[in-house]
Amino acid sequence: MTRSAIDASADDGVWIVIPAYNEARTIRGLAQTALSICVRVLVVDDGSSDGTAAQLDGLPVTLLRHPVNRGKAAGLRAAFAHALALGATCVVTIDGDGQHDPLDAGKLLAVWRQCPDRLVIGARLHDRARIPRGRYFGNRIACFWISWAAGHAVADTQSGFRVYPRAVMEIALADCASCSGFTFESEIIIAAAQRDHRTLAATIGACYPADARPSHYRPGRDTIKIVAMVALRLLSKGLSPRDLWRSLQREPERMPSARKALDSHR
Ligand SMILES: Nc1nc2c(ncn2[C@@H]2O[C@H](COP(=O)(O)OP(=O)(O)OP(=O)(O)O)[C@@H](O)[C@H]2O)c(=O)[nH]1
Ligand SMILES: [Mg+2]
Repeated sequence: MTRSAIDASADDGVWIVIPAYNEARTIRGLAQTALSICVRVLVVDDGSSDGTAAQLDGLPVTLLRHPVNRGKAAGLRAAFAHALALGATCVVTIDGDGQHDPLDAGKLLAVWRQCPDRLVIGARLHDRARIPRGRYFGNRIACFWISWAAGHAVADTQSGFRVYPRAVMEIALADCASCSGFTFESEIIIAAAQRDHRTLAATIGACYPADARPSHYRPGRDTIKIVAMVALRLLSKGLSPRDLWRSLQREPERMPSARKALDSHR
């Protein structure tokens, strides 16, 4: 894929954002691939102690550094504020651990270009054979609850590979200002849907390499925080059986012509 596949014009305001906490092993290769398809690449080094920032020496990326670790939510909020201030039309977020292929950004952006108000999520759960069992079921359970709270079926609520349109970033900064860590990516789905920015899925492959570093996601603590956030959101709207019905009634929305749209960019 060439740069033109994702960044048809250097003025289209697309940014790639990579939140990174101790990703020295993967960040340079990832940033180089991201730069090959997009002129604006921003890395948030969130108090890493493994030399993550030094790995980016000499690369034309924007680097935001937090002196101490503040969590993924704070990293993404800082990146959104920076990109918005510089006129971003949307931000593509890609995890820094190598589980996402930056070249798939073209696929997500093709969907976003057709529906620029939607939060586009790179959905992996169709790829069940490549997802560890515990993760798969954890993700499915998260999908049930978060879809209910969001009032529509969401294909993959825990995927960090997304396109955030400008309006959704503004909602994230205004309505998810206090949420922390991994809760942010669940809460923004709900907050955005409440303001008519529903999710749309773009299918991507799942990648869980055997030699991956240990996850920063703490299954006990982080899951409890997400459950508490969803429970509060549901209780605040009286559980909303209508939203439960809506979330169960239909399959998650996908953009069937994404492939066609991407091909037309080539
Ligand atoms: N800014 C920031 N980023 C973080 C933090 N913790 C994790 N990340 C980044 O968030 C992304 C996802 O973190 P992972 O630990 O891979 O969590 P995950 O992908 O949800 O879970 P796995 O499927 O186990 O990999 C990676 O790019 C991390 O570097 C943090 O404290 N601050
Ligand atoms: Mg990961």
